[in-house]
Amino acid sequence: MKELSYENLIVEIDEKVAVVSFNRPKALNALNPPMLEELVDCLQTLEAKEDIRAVILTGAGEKAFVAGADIKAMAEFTPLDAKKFSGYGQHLMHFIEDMSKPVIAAVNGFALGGGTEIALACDFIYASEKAWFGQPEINLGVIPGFGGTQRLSRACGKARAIELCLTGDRIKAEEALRLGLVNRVVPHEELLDAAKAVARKIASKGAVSVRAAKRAVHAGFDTDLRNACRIERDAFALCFAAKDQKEGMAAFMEKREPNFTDSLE
Ligand code: DAK
Repeated sequence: MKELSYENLIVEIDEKVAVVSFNRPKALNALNPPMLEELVDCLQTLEAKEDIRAVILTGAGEKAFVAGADIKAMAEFTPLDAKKFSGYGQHLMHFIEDMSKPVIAAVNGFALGGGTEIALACDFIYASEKAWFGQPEINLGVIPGFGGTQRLSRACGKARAIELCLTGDRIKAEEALRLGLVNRVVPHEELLDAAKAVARKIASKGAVSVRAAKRAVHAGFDTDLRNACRIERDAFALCFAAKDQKEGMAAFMEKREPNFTDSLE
């Protein structure tokens, strides 16, 4: 398996959980093309590692998760550069949703523009009290380009999303919690521990059922209810192909904790 060493990312693996930190703190972790390419490569590598059961994305330094796409790099883009950047970005967002393991955003500061979009593409968001969210692209004469207009309205409703995209206003963590963008707000210094705790809890479940639940929610979300329930039915059935279903139900009947092995045999 290849080395997880990057110029713009720090990857730390501990107890089946990978913490990936955006690492351009002097530029508030602004997302430039090399960082984006590294992130795609990193997540593809982590997806292939069976011993990694959850991924946390966060920002290095004290101030930012990701303060958006790198405006200085974008200012020089040719249309072809923009197309390539957009292609990578959109691939990344879909890839996060398609990953078999949960990806949790631990938002430790500014998550603006592409930063909010990456956080929204994760399975859920924990935020520190110092986090800020927003889609300020309108102030640059553009609009969100990594799915922000779509995921934001699905997360907090159409009218709120339109207001945020058209004003470019930033909102604090508490407001993001109220709008339903964020699952939990915690004191700044407790953020990573809180994200690791929930990641480890998920990592202790059966991998087949974790994957099935994640897939059913994502695949069903943009589908009508009847077809979404068919997706759920197939995902539910698949769980019965795994040893963990036998183990989970036996453990309940034997009044003990389950010992999931993740085996398909
Ligand atoms: N890009 C490049 N550099 C940035 C940056 C950014 N997004 N954000 C901050 N920096 C840099 C600053 O330039 C500064 O660098 P130096 O000048 O010291 O060299 C350093 O980080 C520290 O920033 P500040 O001095 O400004 O720090 P403050 O605490 O005063 O302010 C701030 C923090 C986050 C409020 C402020 O930096 C800010 O407003 N930053 C810009 C936020 C923003 O507008 N973000 C949205 C970017 S647009 C696409 C798909 C997606 C996108 C585009 C295309 N396609 C499909 C093609 C996404 C677009 C975006 O995300």
